[in-house]
Amino acid sequence: MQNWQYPVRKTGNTGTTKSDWYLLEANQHLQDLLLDTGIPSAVKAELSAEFEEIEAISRKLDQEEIHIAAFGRVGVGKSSLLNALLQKDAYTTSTLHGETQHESRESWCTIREGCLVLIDTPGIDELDGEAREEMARKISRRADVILMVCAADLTDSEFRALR
Ligand SMILES: Nc1nc2c(ncn2[C@@H]2O[C@H](COP(=O)(O)OP(=O)(O)O)[C@@H](O)[C@H]2O)c(=O)[nH]1
Ligand SMILES: [Mg+2]
Repeated sequence: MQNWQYPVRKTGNTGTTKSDWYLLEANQHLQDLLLDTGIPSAVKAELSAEFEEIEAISRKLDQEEIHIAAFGRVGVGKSSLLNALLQKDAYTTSTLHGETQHESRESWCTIREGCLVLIDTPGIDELDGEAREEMARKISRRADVILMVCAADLTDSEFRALR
């Protein structure tokens, strides 16, 4: 990666914008890395989580999806808000904390067919929910847009989580 440079855009009017082209190029680099037969299998096994992450990013670029992750304290209404946007009960909601335990995604076709994906995440600040909070942070870091859901003015912990 040390000698990596932005490639010079080829001439010709293909309708592809410069940023589209950079994304295609970035995805090509990810694919090259994933398919690199020079990486020993022991190294691949040790870095399996990282390789899975790269694979997920590559898939997202390939399908030209924009991911919007709902993020916020447990019980503030993240799942309910996504259901309202989707106009269906895609995610379960509950008055009890910790209803959402895993990442869950749905295509939001109202705006741009197949291209927007709404992702529900577990809440932050849940009692004994450190692992789920870390999962929510990881998903949100990978998303294109974070939809911060809060019940009122930001609390200290919400503000810290956003930073
Ligand atoms: N009064 C009121 N209750 C809501 C609202 N949004 C969600 N709820 C309720 O709050 C509880 C927690 O909502 P949920 O979507 O599961 O929260 P999440 O943990 O952030 O996903 C559920 O019982 C919802 O029905 C709202 O705007 N007003
Ligand atoms: Mg939820």
